[in-house]
Amino acid sequence: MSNRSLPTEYRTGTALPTQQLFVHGVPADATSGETFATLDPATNDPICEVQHAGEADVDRAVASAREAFGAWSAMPAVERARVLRRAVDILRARNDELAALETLDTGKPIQETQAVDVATGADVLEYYAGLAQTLHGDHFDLPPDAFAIVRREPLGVVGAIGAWNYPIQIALWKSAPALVCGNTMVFKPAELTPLTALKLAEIYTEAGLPPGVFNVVQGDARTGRLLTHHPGIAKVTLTGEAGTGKAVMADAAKTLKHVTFELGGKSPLIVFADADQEAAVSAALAANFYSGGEVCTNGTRVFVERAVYDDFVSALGPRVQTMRVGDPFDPATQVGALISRDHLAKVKRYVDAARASNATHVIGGDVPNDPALARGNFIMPAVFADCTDDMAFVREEIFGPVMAVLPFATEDEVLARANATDFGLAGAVFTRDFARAHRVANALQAGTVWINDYNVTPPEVPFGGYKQSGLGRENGLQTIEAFTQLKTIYANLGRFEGPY
Ligand code: TXE
Repeated sequence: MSNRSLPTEYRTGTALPTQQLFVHGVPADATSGETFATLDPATNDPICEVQHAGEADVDRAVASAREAFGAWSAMPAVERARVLRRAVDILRARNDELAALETLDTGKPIQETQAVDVATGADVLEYYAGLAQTLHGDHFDLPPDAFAIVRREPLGVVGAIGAWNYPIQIALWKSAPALVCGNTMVFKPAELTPLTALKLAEIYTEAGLPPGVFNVVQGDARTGRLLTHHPGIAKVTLTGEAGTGKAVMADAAKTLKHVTFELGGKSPLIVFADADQEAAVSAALAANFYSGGEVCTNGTRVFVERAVYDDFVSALGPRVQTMRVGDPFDPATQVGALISRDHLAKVKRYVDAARASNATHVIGGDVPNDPALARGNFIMPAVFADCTDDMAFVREEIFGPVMAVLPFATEDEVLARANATDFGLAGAVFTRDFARAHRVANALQAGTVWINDYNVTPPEVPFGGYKQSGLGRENGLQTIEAFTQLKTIYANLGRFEGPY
């Protein structure tokens, strides 16, 4: 991909120096002596080496966070908020630079990362900075001679573990509520996308965050497990696959840590005959192919009422045909590269299984024949119709650009089928019938349901999964509960009278 429109600083495969950890306010060398490469998914060229954090490195990062906790949690909330607001301003000023680095590391189109990835992270940070001075406890008068107060206190050091599809957004969605409540953090990005978390650490420091409040350690599951086992960590928050959530929960249980999990999904997008069909088709495309399908909330089971099913399916092919697959740095590209060769192989296996099934192959699923893309992890967006609920690619999370379309006859039938899954992250209903929209939204077993929309996640509302799609929530006021603990103080104004 010689004529890539790469930003100048990334033009050669070794443009960046070996990336360090970030401990106590500065870049810090790992002592493990081990490094790993992060690759450009569009070419599989190494971007740079990254130092892998071992046990001593994680201990140092946790010690730094513990040391910083006292002063940070004692700081007036308004002063914490001022630091976080300055970070918001810097993030927005550096949006395009950060977006370029995110595109380089993830393979996602620059038209997406410039518009969504940094902005949705900065918006959440701004939201929680705004809440800082509203954090409070309670007071109870207990006549005749007592009262109680309930203090809301931070947990301590939070271990946060990120996934590779929205690296800087995930780092911000986890650090914003944690820090605003007075906690400190050790963050481990996914090993496939280590770069932008280090930029966030720099930005927090430039904004005035004291050393040790936000630390970054790098590495794979081994480093993640060092966090989930660490006695100095009070809480673990993970974004990742459901299986990883179960493993982390087991490890965190050994020291009874608080946990929050944002996990996988296989969400239903339900289209009724009375819906605006063109809008529903557009939503199905966005809900399956944005970020190359690497979005946990995606509506990958598209249920369409029989009366409009044939027309709906017929409309998909021509729309997918026009989608631009290519160099993630080309502003016209709509579908970039998948994160890794292994992930591309996994998605291909699902496409092959779909082709071998009784489903109707509508379009896509092949590797593009453009020689300029041959070295990258590219695949054409795929649509399969006439699917049935028992097909593996209909039941399992693919996390790639593969849409399954299924006909249905009645509301009761589609609700039973939509809910027949261990996942419960999200879903959508497209209809003009107000009562039916709310009946379906109420009946869907999922943490988020969109009515005539998809994948909109404002900072004000909680986000998270039912069933095996997660535990707890991110964003919204409720998430304050996940990063604080309550202390009841009972005051006796009289004299203690014992029973003995
Ligand atoms: O997850 P993995 P990935 C989900 C998405 C998909 C997955 C893709 O649905 O299932 O994330 O991201 C670390 N102990 N979401 O492949 O493999 C690992 O190093 C401790 C849902 O990265 O589970 C990485 O940093 N850590 C989400 C992280 O866990 C461990 C939105 C995730 O790795 C570990 C985005 C272990 N035993 C993606 N094993 C949502 N619901 O919001 C792995 N890790």
